[in-house]
Amino acid sequence: MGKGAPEINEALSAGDGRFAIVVARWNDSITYKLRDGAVETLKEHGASPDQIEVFYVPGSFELPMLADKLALTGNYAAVICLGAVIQGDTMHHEYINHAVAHGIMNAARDHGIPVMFGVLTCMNDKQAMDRAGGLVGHKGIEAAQAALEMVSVYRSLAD
Ligand code: RBF
Repeated sequence: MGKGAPEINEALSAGDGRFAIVVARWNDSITYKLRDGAVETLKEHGASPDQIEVFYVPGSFELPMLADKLALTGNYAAVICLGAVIQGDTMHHEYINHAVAHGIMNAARDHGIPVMFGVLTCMNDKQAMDRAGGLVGHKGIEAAQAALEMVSVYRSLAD
């Protein structure tokens, strides 16, 4: 078994569903890379530009708030949340990370669509860069792949 996310089926298709991507502007040098990877991945799997909508929030703490609103509309097959929480001198990261993880899960459960956790929870900038298309992969791409996989599974249940 490999490290990180498993390979996904290359045939996985975006279908005709719409995807919302919510991007936290805090640490935007990282999160915009996550966004670009996610958008590219959805397109590679057949999503047209009008099937992809990108929204912005101030920081990661606000990701679940908007994800919940978007999921509530019923307009999206999945919502992908992207952020980068980087540890500082205080404990803010712990509060933000836990709140975001719970909030994202609640939005998914409350509205019955996949809401993806594409949030880096890093100790420093280098760790975040490494995970935004650097040495340790690309969490934006992985979040989009996970969304595609989940949409496909949900679709199979509806058939
Ligand atoms: N938001 C992030 O997305 N990443 C961070 O690393 C981050 N660090 C923060 C550090 C402190 C001390 C505070 C108060 C906020 C931070 N935020 C961060 C912003 C947070 O997610 C949210 O946007 C604001 O707290 C406003 O609700």
